[in-house]
Amino acid sequence: MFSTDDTIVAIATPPGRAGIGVVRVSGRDAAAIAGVLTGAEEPPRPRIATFATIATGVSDQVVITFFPAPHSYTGEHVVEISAHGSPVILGSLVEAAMAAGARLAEPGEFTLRAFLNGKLDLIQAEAVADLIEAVTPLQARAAFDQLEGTLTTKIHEIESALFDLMARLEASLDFPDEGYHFVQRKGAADEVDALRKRIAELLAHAARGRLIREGAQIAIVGTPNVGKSSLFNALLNANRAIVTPIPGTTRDLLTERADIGGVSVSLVDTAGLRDASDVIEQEGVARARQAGSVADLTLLVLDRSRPLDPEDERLLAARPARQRLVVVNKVDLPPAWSTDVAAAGALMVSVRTGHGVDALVDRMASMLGAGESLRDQPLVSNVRHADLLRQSDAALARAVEALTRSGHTISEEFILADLQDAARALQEVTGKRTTDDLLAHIFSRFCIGK
Ligand SMILES: Nc1nc2c(ncn2[C@@H]2O[C@H](COP(=O)(O)OP(=O)(O)O)[C@@H](O)[C@H]2O)c(=O)[nH]1
Ligand SMILES: [Mg+2]
Repeated sequence: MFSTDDTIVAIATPPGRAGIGVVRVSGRDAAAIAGVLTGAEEPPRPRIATFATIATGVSDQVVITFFPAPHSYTGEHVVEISAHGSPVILGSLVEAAMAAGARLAEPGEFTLRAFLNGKLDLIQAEAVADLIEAVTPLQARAAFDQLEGTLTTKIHEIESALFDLMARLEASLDFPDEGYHFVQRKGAADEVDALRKRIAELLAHAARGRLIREGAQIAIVGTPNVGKSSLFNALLNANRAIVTPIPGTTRDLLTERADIGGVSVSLVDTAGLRDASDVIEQEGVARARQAGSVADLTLLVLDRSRPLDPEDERLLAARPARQRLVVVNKVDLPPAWSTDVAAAGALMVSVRTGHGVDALVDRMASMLGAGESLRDQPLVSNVRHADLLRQSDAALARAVEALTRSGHTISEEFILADLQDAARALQEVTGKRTTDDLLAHIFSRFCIGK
């Protein structure tokens, strides 16, 4: 079990030099430790930024803010010391706090304490990590939504409707001879169905949520010399891949991060797919096929200025694992084939002139679900949440099945057991029910000071 008896300290700002740096102290002795550091007799005044001079270790002029429990991030007494952002000063402050009785915080321990003290639920604690790690504004917005509790609220609503139904079912069990039933089977089945519908609405956009949270992988594939590396560079706005008229120039996978409509994308340029003769190129081709098979979106590039060869035809005919977009390149040159041949929805571009590239980016963004607004439904973006919602739904489905079975009726006890399973899964999402292992796993993602 995690202990919250002691007082913890850590640098809360990133490593390196900066205008200011913040050391955070949380726990019972936070104010007393601040007193030792500054030599002040009086405890710091609550929630008022107070100028002070550090009296132990390396001297500095600092601003101290004291947040008494429970009105703080962790729910405990918290002192934040804003010093000049020098690693020497911040390190010395941490050592002085430790000499005064604090312990160095573990990764994520401030947020863990906030969770254990009921300041945040598990969804919100995970959102803190997502928010810190966000690299696009869309990711940050999705994380902030969860931090605000939009998903939490929806799950609580479902959970409380479920508990209400369970209470009535239990009453029917406890008072079987009262001459009436608290719930009719048909009515109960309808209620459970309605709950399933609410879960389905949450899960409807889970795939998109996952792409936003975790980022997407986009692979650029095609035969040699169609312009894959040129397109890769154009999408990155950088000259990252080597482009030459010599087929087989790209032999390994090149991966770079890009922002496509707010989705953090890892863009992969691959070797041209063909029967390669030398081993290096063969390995490149194998890696290219592999990248194409796991990508969330595959861009299949064709060259319109030369006739399609059998390998192009084969790639066109292949069923991609996930989404695919056909990009017909080099439309600045005279066409060698009619573009009707390409799949419907193919986009015409010339990477050389830039024609069609913006439209391509827009199409990619909408295929990744980046365009739509985030506001109508909270987004389930975390795989852990989606899995538990699916488990909850499966238990509800069993309950409906039992409630509506004709012939011999299934006892309320079994139905209740299914509903309890469903409730348990919901409680695991928010962390009402949790294990130390799960908490350790979730909070180990954080860095120290968070
Ligand atoms: N005319 C024309 N040439 C292009 C276009 N895109 C790429 N190329 C040329 O096609 C050749 C192969 O390009 P590259 O990006 O290396 O193709 P890859 O082998 O598929 O990666 C290079 O000489 C490029 O300059 C385009 O839109 N129009
Ligand atoms: Mg290339």
